Amino acid sequence: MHQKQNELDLLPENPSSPQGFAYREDALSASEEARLVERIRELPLKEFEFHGFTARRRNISFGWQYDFSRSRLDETGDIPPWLLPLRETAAAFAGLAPDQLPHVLILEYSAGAAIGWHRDKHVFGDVIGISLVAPCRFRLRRKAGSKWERASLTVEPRSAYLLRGSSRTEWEHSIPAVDALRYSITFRSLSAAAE
Ligand SMILES: O=C(O)CCC(=O)C(=O)O
Repeated sequence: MHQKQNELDLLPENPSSPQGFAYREDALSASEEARLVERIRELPLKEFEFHGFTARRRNISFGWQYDFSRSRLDETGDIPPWLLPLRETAAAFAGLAPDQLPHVLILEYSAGAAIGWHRDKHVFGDVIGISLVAPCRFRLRRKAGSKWERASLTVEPRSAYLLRGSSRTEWEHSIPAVDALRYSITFRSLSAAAE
């Protein structure tokens, strides 16, 4: 695995790249992806609810779960054994030990589902996102005076990205409506704020 490390494909008008962002294609094999998808399809995914609003995404968390209605992190069920090899891959990509990633969020985007501009909650540290089944556009933006600096790339199935440093703390990210069903598996470390 880990054969290819791609540069961030910046939009032409943006000369700077989000510091701390990394991207790797082929972070896992097609057979690993197929096994993960089989497992995900057996999970009791729930519609994502945010302050009473239901998005067109379904999700499940393991290890820790962020409760948006109470703005707090709660312990939840253990990370299942079948996700542990992927956690090792994610940790190796980010230069971390696997147990530094005690939280995982699985998201299902049906065709047409998106995720709006946001930064992940400050209780989390590094973010490693693995994409399955279909590609999506992954966009980043940061306020620069009265304008936005922007960057984006196509995140391929079986790839991994890392948000760390200012790409994590200063830049927001979003995914526009996907064309086809996509899953993401996001591992996060906890920040000092959570400990
Ligand atoms: O699906 C993804 O890769 C992004 C997920 C995301 O931005 C989030 O869970 O906050």
